[in-house]
Amino acid sequence: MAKCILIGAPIDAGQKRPGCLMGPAAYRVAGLAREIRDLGHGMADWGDLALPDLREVASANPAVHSLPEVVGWTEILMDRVDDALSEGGLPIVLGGDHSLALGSVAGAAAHAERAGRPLFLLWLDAHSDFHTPMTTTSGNLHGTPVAYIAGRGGFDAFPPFPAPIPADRICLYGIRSVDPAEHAALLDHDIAINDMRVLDEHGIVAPLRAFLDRVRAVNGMLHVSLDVDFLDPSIAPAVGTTVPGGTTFREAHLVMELLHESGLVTSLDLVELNPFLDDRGMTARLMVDLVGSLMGKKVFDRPTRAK
Ligand code: NNH
Ligand code: MN
Ligand code: MN
Ligand code: MN
Repeated sequence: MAKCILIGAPIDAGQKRPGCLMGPAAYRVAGLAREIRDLGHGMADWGDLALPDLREVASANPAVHSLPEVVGWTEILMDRVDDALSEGGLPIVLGGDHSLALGSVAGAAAHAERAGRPLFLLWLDAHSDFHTPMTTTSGNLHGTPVAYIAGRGGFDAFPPFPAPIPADRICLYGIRSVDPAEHAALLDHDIAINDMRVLDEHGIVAPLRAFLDRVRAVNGMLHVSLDVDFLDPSIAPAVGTTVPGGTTFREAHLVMELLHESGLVTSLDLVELNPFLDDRGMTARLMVDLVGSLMGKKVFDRPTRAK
């Protein structure tokens, strides 16, 4: 049984549409803690983090906005996620927009480095989030965490990433919206790109199993970053950047069920939920249900696949 630690990150600064800062409250209202406890896991809620005092940091790209805020969140999240892992917990970061992953994955990387274990990243998202602060045209830093994590340049205002994750330990899953600058950079990196075309052709299971097998083979740690827009907008409307053609209800649950069976997940982000855009809480509820599947909820117990 896991010891789950909820860490609220009410951060809106990584994009321009207000509302994501209500995400942690919506997850609590939708019953996330109860869902986890009812499955028999330990559960602690560390409450919502507060933004520390801001330092002045400059950006060479005038499009970038809210840089001091995003740097502040990165520093505090890095520290708290590292703390949660050091206590033997499974941190679940409640966003907040996806810029929070700059800090959460940095915290996981700092911990993994001290533990002497390789860290892997599963990015469940419609977007590749592979901009640097220099290449983004929207100026929205929620589009940059994968680049920071992979050790790309242009993040001078941020703490140095503790131990950049080699490209071949990063898996993008479900993507269907990639900007030209990201596209060009991705071609230069050995990142597993499972866009929706790949998932349509090979199914949702096989590419994920192949990645999980690689994590298991080296006793890796696995950080999972779940962006609401991984899901099709018809079942998950509460997100500012909907992209049609996302995963279905069952595909998403199956991903979570396979992750549970693998026993490999060591930290998790839930990002981009904008409760202001929701339809009677359906997206918040679906996200809570998906965490339930990730933590072992199932209809019948079946022998897990031979390891
Ligand atoms: N690539 C776009 C940008 O950088 C969109 C990123 N939006 C996201 N990412 N929601 O997951 O602005
Ligand atoms: Mn600390
Ligand atoms: Mn994202
Ligand atoms: Mn996205």
